[in-house]
Amino acid sequence: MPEPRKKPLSRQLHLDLYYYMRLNREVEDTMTRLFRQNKIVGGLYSSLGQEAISVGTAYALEKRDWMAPMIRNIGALLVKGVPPRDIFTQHMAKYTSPTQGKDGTSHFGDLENLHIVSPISMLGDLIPVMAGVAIAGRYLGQKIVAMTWIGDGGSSTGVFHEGLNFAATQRAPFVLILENNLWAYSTPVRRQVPIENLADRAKAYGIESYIVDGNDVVAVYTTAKEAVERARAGEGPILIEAKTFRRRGHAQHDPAEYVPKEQREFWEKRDPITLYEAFLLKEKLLDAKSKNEIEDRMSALLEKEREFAENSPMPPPEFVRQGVYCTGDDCHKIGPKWERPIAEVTPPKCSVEPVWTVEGFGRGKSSSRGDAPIHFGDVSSFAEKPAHTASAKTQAKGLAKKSVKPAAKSAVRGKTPQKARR
Ligand SMILES: Cc1ncc(C[n+]2csc(CCOP(=O)(O)OP(=O)(O)O)c2C)c(N)n1
Ligand SMILES: [Mg+2]
Repeated sequence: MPEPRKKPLSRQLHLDLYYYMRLNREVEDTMTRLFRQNKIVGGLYSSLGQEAISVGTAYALEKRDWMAPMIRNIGALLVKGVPPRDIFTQHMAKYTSPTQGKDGTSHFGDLENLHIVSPISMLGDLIPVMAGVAIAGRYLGQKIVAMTWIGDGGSSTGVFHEGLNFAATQRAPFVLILENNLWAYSTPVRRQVPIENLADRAKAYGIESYIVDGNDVVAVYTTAKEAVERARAGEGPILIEAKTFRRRGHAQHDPAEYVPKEQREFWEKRDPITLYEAFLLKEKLLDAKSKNEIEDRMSALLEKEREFAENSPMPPPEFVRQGVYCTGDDCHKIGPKWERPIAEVTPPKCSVEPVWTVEGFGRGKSSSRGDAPIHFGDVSSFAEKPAHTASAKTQAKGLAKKSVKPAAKSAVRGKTPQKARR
């Protein structure tokens, strides 16, 4: 696994990371109080102790990039620019919320401005969705990166593997953050996965991965930044495993008594905000005055936003029938964009070659012994080696006739994208 490059970070960046982690925690603390006052509709999930992951990874994205947060990624929403009032009103099912009270928790997005795809409850399903977003961005020539998050439990779903494999074969500019917080509801990670590092799952798809201390925001940010840059440069998807711990139960209803006391104590000493604050003070990046200023700014903002949410109305009863089914133009403004000419979205203009070979693949008894094509239309590999069978020859001929241009081009240049990458 490559070591992330170390680049000096500015003081402002350090303070921003601090501000967003603090804001993340305060927003969730405010919602815990609202929950206890019975003002939250539905479940309430906590990212206590995992703030460095949401904040550090989302901070590595640019404005044009896309994200799909999960339930423990409120910090990512804040970094991307969602105001706390949207998070409060949404959890309170208010008419002023992004879904106007039709959905709860963090089930909302913003496709128009902030480029946020709404979470869906089915764990893992956002992976192929975001791989698709990444590919669509490439098709449109936008140079965007798409990011989503998944838990240790979610990384055992079938769609995690389907999605990552799809992203890998398409070399999508996609970064997947795997938050290994050691628990999936009441199941410890060691009882559901027989490997130590979940980052190893990347090997199955031939993609790069990193392992990072999820309680160290600087490490998370620098790793995510490097991954985002590499994905943007066309190196394909990257998986980051962030090791951490779920400090609360699965949701508010779960006291998590199944968690061993020693494990909890170990991680409580590693609180990401406490650790980072100590680092900032030691490095003289933060002092008592700027800390007070940050706290005052945060309290004023949250007071205003919470009041707005509490004073907002619930949706009117007749609204229940509206917006359930798409009614065409008055429902959504986003439509497909097919306007780019084909030459622009195929090699050599697009950043990815659709055809390559895998060394050794297909070798063995009764095979043709050379590298086998892994994509239909890979005439280059037929052309480079003696065709042992008539069918291979005929196939190669037939494909060449059908003008499979991209493959024919890589045959002329005599190198495949995989070889070029090495
Ligand atoms: C496909 C699917 N299976 C089961 C569930 C029910 N479920 C919701 S959260 C959860 C535990 C998830 O654990 P993990 O992925 O580790 O995330 P964490 O809660 O630790 O952040 C389960 C089983 C679901 N939402 N989707
Ligand atoms: Mg988990």
